[in-house]
Amino acid sequence: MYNSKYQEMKKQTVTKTRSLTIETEKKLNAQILLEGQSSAYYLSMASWCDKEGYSTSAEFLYRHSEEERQHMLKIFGYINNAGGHALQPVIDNIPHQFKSLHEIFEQILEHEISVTYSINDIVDHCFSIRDFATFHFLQWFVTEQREEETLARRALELFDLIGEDGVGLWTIDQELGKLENFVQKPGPGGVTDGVV
Ligand code: OFO
Repeated sequence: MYNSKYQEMKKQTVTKTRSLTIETEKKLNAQILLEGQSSAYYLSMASWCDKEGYSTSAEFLYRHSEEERQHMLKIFGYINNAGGHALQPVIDNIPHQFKSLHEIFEQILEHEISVTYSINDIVDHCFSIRDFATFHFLQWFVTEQREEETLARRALELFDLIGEDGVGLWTIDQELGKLENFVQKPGPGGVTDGVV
């Protein structure tokens, strides 16, 4: 009796009718994987920096790894609320060794650019099929990617400006910790040019 009532309730609360298309759901799940990879990638980089004594960079990357996990969860919530099924991604092949601090920030910039392309692809898809709800949801990621690319580029510029000789690397590590504050400042015309 109880079981059949429960089954009845399940039927009422779980409806298959929805506007999110299977294709869009697949693309969003692929983005979940990418965000999960970002989180794992930055965690691995953080650990390497920690062991090498780049403590400010390590803190920055541990934080960044956590942020990427939050991005992933944002998409989990969106897919499930829209009647789809967010899939826990399988993440492997994350490198553990890096040549230098400079290489790490080069890889971050390259990775963030690829994430931007992926977001743009889903935004474009949503616009073309008139899925304006998902299109709107993704605008947060569009802005976030602009900020993250800026952050990575600013980080790389520090290597050119300060140089890596003598206490250069130590100074770069210290300055990297201030970058988030820098990119949070409003840019020309009052447009925020940084992490929110
Ligand atoms: Fe998720 O913002 Fe970068 O990758």
